[in-house]
Amino acid sequence: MRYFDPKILASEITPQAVFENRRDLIKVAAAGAFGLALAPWFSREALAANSDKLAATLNPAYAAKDELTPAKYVTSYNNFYEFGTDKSDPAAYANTLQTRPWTVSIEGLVKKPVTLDIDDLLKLAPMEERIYRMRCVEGWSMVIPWDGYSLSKLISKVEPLGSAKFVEFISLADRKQMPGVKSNIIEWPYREGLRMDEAMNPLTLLTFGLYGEVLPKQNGAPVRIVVPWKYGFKSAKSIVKIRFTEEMPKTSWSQFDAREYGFYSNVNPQVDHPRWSQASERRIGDAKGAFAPKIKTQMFNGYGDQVASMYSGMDLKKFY
Ligand SMILES: Nc1nc2c(c(=O)[nH]1)N[C@H]1C(S)=C(S)[C@@H](COP(=O)(O)O)O[C@H]1N2
Ligand SMILES: [Mo]
Repeated sequence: MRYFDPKILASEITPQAVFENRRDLIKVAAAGAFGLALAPWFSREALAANSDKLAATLNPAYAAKDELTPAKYVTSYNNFYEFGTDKSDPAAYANTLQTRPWTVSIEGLVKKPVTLDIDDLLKLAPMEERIYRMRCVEGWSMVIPWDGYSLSKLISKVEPLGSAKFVEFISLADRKQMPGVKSNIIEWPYREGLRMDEAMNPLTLLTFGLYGEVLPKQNGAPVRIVVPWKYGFKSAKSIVKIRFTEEMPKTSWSQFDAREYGFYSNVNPQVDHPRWSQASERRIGDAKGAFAPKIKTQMFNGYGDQVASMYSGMDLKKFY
């Protein structure tokens, strides 16, 4: 089956809201009115002028009604420590990342381990656009149209064994391409993990694009995970390995400080991080900037209907 038709322009398949938003963005850029008030990262180009379109169909069942975060912010205010720890570092330095050739090896407790070329992985299932709220543990959030398909579609193909209880995601760590890997802030490669039911939850998105275009490198090209009911760090970028395990995998952030970063890390306004309150958040890109009122953080980032049952009976203060 063919999922891509280069003749279909993104303009035909991208939801209207996304387009309205893009137009507004262009207007803002053209006006250039608040040049001085803008953060330095605002002025960068949003998506590369020659970036490739990804044909994706909006899935209305997964389209948050929240106002979208303009692409400029999504692509210039990032956490991607492989390229430095400043929010502006990934957009400035990720251009050295080589996204082809790229393979993802799927290994561990599965019947059919396989190493897939990224271009085959792209075609494994129809590409959907999902509008997800994303919240970083640092207290900021965005609303992003992501393009991909449910990770469960890939998982079913490799047939996990009954003993597989967790899934580990491992990012590329190449000093030649990633200047941040020379520093020892966290243990490389970046690793994250999910429990099997979390990985199989239809919300968990294997992600190849945003705003109808292939992922910008700073957002984790060519493939990343997006887990919208958990803090941003659970959504590992630029993945090269997916491993099925019996034991709960060690993650880079829990190794950094287990008290600050638990394995579950569900968005939870009632459980504060030792350094940042989780009760409220600031939407990046709000026209009011630093004066924008903070909004209340929702339990499971507002995805409770779809995920709460996975944690029934679990003490979420203990399993943070
Ligand atoms: N490999 C890798 N993945 C990563 C990170 C990282 O530093 N390295 N940062 C995480 C954090 S803390 C957040 S908030 C999100 C940010 O994703 P975005 O820049 O696309 O918004 O990516 C997550 N995935
Ligand atoms: Mo984050």
